Amino acid sequence: MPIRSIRAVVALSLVAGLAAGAAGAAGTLSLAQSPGPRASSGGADRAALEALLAERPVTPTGVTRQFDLAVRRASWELVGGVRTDAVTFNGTVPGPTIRVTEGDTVEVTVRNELDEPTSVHWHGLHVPNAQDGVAGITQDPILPGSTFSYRFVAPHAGTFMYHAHGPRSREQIDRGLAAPFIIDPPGADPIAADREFTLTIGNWMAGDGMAGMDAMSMEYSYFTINGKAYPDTAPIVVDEGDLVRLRFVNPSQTIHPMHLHGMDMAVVAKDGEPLVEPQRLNTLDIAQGETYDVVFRADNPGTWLLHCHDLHHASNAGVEPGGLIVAVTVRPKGSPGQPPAGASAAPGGTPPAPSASSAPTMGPDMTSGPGMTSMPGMNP
Ligand SMILES: [Cu+2]
Repeated sequence: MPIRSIRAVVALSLVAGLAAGAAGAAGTLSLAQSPGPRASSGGADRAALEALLAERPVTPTGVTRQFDLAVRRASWELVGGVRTDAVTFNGTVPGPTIRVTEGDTVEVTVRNELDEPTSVHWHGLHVPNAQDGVAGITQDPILPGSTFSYRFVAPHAGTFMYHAHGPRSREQIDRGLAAPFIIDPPGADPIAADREFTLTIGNWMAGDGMAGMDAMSMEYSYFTINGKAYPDTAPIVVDEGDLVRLRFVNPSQTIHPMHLHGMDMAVVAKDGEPLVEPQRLNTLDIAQGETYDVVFRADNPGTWLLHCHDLHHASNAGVEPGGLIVAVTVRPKGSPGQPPAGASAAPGGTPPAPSASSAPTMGPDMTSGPGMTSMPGMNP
């Protein structure tokens, strides 16, 4: 499919049918004819669009999940020896992953420990208007020293995020005030990946002479995945044969074409929404505010790179290599810790794959039990 970005498919699947004389677009983007996950057929007449956009019924689980977030400043080490002033949820960058099941009631109490206002937006979630977290529009700003409690039902499974949306949101997000929000499906996850990692991207103005600079007035100098720049990014280590799911979350203010060496990826969801036709590719543009779920088959042993192909973003203060680079190690069959070859084919001999909710996730996580539970790093 001659596209660089799945975004184009999603956008044009609507546009192609809506715009009269859009034969050119439709002709060059064959996948633009793909129906949405709830549409019964291709095309974009009114009925198909309404089916595409219809809200799926969500069955309440009866479970209430409570989380406490403190918004506060912290010193954060981006890469060995380089520290910067961060604005954090609970002292970490990114903030803790909130992970619930579709239909759970979510209660989040946010305490503002900054000396400036803030608010928290649940990016991509269909919540009641008063819970959308836009200071000055849907609520009053959360003032310094005060708290605000959000409450909503987790509306649809997928990979989402939460981030600041107050009058200082641009700087607050650039300094780390964002985090993944993952909603698992009520039943078994159809992707059934063997391993799973969440990668949240950040851009930073940091280093000599950068303090206090307007983030939009010059280029960013450091780039992080889960709060760390290469070589301090946590490596991804999997076993040959694993189906590996990556959840990309981009609250940063720039586009990142993420490129995997040695193996192709299949894009299975954008902004939490499953794609009817997963797209196989090796480079995926991830724009501001987007999330993508991809899987790859770890069928090529060795240590490979997953990195941003805007190579300025693969440097630390201009020095390569750095920034958005993650080492991906595929351990060959038969290596220590691997079952002997053939064992996986024995009936009953294969340990069950971890469910999505129990699979390792990079970065701090709040996935189990009420309140905050830090999940240890990846690859236990
Ligand atoms: Cu980039």
